[in-house]
Amino acid sequence: MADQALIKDLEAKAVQLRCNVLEMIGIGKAGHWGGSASLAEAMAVLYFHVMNVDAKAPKAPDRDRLLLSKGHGALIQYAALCELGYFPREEMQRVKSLNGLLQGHPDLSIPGVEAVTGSLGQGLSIGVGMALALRLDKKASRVYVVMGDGEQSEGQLWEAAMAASNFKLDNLTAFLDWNKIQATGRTEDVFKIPDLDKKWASFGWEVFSVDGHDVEKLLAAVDKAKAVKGRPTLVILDTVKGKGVSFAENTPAYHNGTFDEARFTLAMAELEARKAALAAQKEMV
Ligand SMILES: Cc1ncc(C[n+]2csc(CCOP(=O)(O)OP(=O)(O)O)c2C)c(N)n1
Repeated sequence: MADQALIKDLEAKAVQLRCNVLEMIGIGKAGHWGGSASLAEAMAVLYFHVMNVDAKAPKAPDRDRLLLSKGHGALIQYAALCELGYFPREEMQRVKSLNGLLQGHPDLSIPGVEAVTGSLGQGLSIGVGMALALRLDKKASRVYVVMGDGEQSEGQLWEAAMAASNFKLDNLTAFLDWNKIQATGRTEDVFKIPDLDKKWASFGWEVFSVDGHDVEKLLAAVDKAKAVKGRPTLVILDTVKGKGVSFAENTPAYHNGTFDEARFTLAMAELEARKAALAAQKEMV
């Protein structure tokens, strides 16, 4: 069983990442809250515990790589990279502004970003290439690719899925943020893809599902994925779009929504209350 203090720390990090995302969206500006918030725990676990990354050496050859294939969720990646010290906190204030470092989708000019993403469906192909190259170079580094459920309708993903199993890429773990909502509505209504788990398994992947907001289970899932030999692993994250802000949860309008002043204040208050509750719980550990 994972250390309870570690779990509490990672839960608190996830809330801090959500606060950072909300800060970047700000008041009266559109921003991808929904698909960023659904990934907060997974990002906290990967960036703050699992991955071998160092903000002081962003290009270290032995680093692990994380590619956000659902690039519109960039704010959650920026939130994590900022906490890790890849760039100064002031950059968060200039997000999506002309000449700012942090634009609407991940870009290679941003320290810590491994691939340009945002055109959905491409991240896994890039990850397959990286995983192959790392294996050729005899590196122990791992590649993590994060996809969306709406993104599953992109054909290129399935070419990459076949290639990954053909090449037995056990240094590659993909995550599917199964938050069940895409840009304009429920994924099931927009583009139904039944039995995603069976589809991925039939493409030669090890597949398992996990509550994407349960840090302890996420830690175990990543360990399980690392132990799989001879094929890539897909971890389906069962998540809530917009998680952490009650009125934005499961609400397509917050895919790329706007917070007016009252809603911004309410959202930040909910996140701060959660932070305080977690700090109190940590005292008890
Ligand atoms: C190739 C391509 N087509 C369309 C879009 C526009 N688009 C941006 S986000 C989005 C929905 C993505 O849904 P999902 O993968 O479920 O992401 P999440 O709900 O987790 O944010 C779409 C269609 C895009 N970025 N790329």
